[in-house]
Amino acid sequence: MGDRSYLDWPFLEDHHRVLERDLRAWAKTELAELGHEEPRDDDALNALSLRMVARLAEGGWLRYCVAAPHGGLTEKFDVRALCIIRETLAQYSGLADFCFIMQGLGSGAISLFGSDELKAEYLPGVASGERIAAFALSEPGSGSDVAAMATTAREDGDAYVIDGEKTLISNAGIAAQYVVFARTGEAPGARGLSAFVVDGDAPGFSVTERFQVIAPHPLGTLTFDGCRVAKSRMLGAPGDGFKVAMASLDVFRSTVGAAALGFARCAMDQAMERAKTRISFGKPISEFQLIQEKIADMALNIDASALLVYRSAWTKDTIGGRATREAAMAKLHATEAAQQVIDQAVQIFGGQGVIVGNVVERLYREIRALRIYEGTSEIQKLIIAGQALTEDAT
Ligand code: COS
Repeated sequence: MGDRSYLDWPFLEDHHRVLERDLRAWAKTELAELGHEEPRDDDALNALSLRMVARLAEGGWLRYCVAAPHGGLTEKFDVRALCIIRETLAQYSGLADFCFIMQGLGSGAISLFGSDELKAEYLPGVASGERIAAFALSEPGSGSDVAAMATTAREDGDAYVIDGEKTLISNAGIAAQYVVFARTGEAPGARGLSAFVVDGDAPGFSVTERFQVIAPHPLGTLTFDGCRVAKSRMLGAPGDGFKVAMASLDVFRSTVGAAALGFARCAMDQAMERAKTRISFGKPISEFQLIQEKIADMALNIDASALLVYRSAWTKDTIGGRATREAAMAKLHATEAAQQVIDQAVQIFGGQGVIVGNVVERLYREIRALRIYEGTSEIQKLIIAGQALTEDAT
């Protein structure tokens, strides 16, 4: 196993170190059999995802995904714990990491903005793995530009009626509940959106498309056709939807960086083993300076990512506020750097690295989506630049 000195950094507390140790021991045994299956068939993938969520629940890890006292361990999200868990799970199974964090992202807006009734109704089942959660923000015509969303929610008596389409939604089809964003029209653009909790069996709601992706996980399109949702299912106030979405992403974006870090560490471990044992020109390739240059770049990228990820999580946990800039930096750097680290690992493996079934080949596919979801690298740059320019003007 590679460098673990980051665990001694002052960003973390002792309970985080205990969490990492316990989770690693658990993952070694409990994910050994489920961890690397990659079914291409939708039903098999759904079934595997449900088994994975159940296993994570048995381990007690999903309790980090929701607020106390509704099944969670802490009243506020422990972002460092979420990062430790993603970083560790990602080293054993991309699907485990995905299933874990979707319970958090899919219900995070309820923990952050839900009424006590909504929290009591929806969160315990997420923590116990009985209810799968999903986050429905993106649309065919609105990905990065959230404020351009076209799905509408029209007030009608004691309910809102939702019409429109959400796409590229993780857990589509297996989720029991969806946090859905729609235009309620209090104002143009970002100020006219609201957030709702919609049940997976609500009349007028259906999953109309499924996608196959390079690293398989459940993903699809949702259609809302006159879908009535009681007003009591709104998260926050009418018009708060953009804020609800961004505040959720402020918590979960740095965890995307943490998952990338886990993938990168796994690739580094694989590459070290390969470099030390592969003989070329009469000696292990680790003795060649061109390989050593790659190793140095990989190690540096991993440490820089870890510093940004845990700085961001620490800022959110201890200083509070949005920490949007820190999260953007962590996600941007860790995901881009992990892509490079994994690419270098494939290069060190040579032809073996592109054979299906090789760990680095799987990682090469796993990492790609992280540079896109929860805000592309380009959006993170806009956020970082925007904040720098604002600060400069004050
Ligand atoms: N928390 C709370 N409020 C926030 C916020 C945050 N993190 N970020 C912005 N806001 C508020 C702003 O303060 C502003 O409020 P006022 O109108 O009252 O001033 C409002 O929201 C609009 O903000 P802004 O003008 O910055 O919004 P933009 O439309 O320019 O969009 C980006 C900002 C591009 C950063 C945003 O749309 C984004 O993050 N897009 C990526 C979305 C994404 O991650 N999609 C993936 C789906 S999840 S897999």
